[in-house]
Amino acid sequence: MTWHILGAGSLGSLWATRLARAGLPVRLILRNPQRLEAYRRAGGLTLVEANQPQQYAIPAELPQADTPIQRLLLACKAYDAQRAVASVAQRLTPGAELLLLQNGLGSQDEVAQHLPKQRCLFVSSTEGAFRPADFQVIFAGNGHNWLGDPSDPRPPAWLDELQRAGIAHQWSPDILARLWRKLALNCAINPLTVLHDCRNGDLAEHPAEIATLCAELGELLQRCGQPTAAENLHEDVQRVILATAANYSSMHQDVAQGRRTEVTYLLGYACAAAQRHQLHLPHLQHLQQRLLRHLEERGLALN
Ligand code: NAD
Ligand code: KPL
Repeated sequence: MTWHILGAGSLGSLWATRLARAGLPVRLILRNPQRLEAYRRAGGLTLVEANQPQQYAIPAELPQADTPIQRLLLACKAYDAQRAVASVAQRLTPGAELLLLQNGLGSQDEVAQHLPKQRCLFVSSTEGAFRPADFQVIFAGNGHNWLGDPSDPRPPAWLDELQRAGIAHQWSPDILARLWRKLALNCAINPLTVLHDCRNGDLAEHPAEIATLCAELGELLQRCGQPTAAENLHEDVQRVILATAANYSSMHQDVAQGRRTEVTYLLGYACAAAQRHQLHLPHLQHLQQRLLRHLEERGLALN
């Protein structure tokens, strides 16, 4: 069965090239005729792994092509997810499977609620990739992908295709716990790196601020029915700060490069959940206010 890939950015290209390299059928869906023409001129997608570039001439098409889609990897930013899926919605067969590869929470439900006849799998990824140029991707860091379906714990039959493609993965019967945990880590680390304009490791100089945020995030996870995601959160945040000390967080990179952030699906989602549960989390809410002011001052539009 063909892997359709919508969102030929960093992660979409990383998946597309590895699947194609394994001999699996892949088709890219590009946004408009200009992108399609630029892709044809480039001659394919280039994956750079261990400094070795390799180009793959993966076929590409427009969203309005008329072939049906049975399997779709959606690999765009959370704020683009719903609009991107809408552009191919009429091509999705009943029972089609979508892999939603977005950071944070909220966008997956926005997509899934419009697709009652399809199966939406949620993916949480710790792989690292970036684009030095259009249609080129550098595999920056080995990581892992967890896949799961909050409404059906049975794994799909095609996971072995990921194995064949060398895409490190695991089926997760509790994918929401994983996404919540990653969201909590991102909420404790990313906004502070933006506000202090620092690398992850420099947050070790703000232990009290981190501890308070972790305590509030733990309370939120408990209240949202995610006790597993709350376990040892503070220790894990400290571990990630040390393990990624030299890195700039993804949100810091977005802000530094003047790109829109996924804040609505990270800290925004956490604060909205707290409000829904009438949970008063003053430090988290104050963090959100400071971050939103900071983004506004830099003209980085909110969603
Ligand atoms: P990206 O910006 O590199 O790629 C997204 C692509 O989607 C872009 O090429 C964009 O043009 C395309 N797109 C958006 N709307 C579209 C539409 N309507 N039609 C067609 N194409 C459309 O993003 P990314 O870095 O690959 O990130 C994808 C998700 O994965 C994000 O939620 C991100 O937080 C998460 N993530 C990324 C990494 C990483 O290392 N890059 C790691 C872990 C998680
Ligand atoms: O996922 C991250 C990010 O930068 O988005 C880490 C490294 C965990 C920091 O929150």
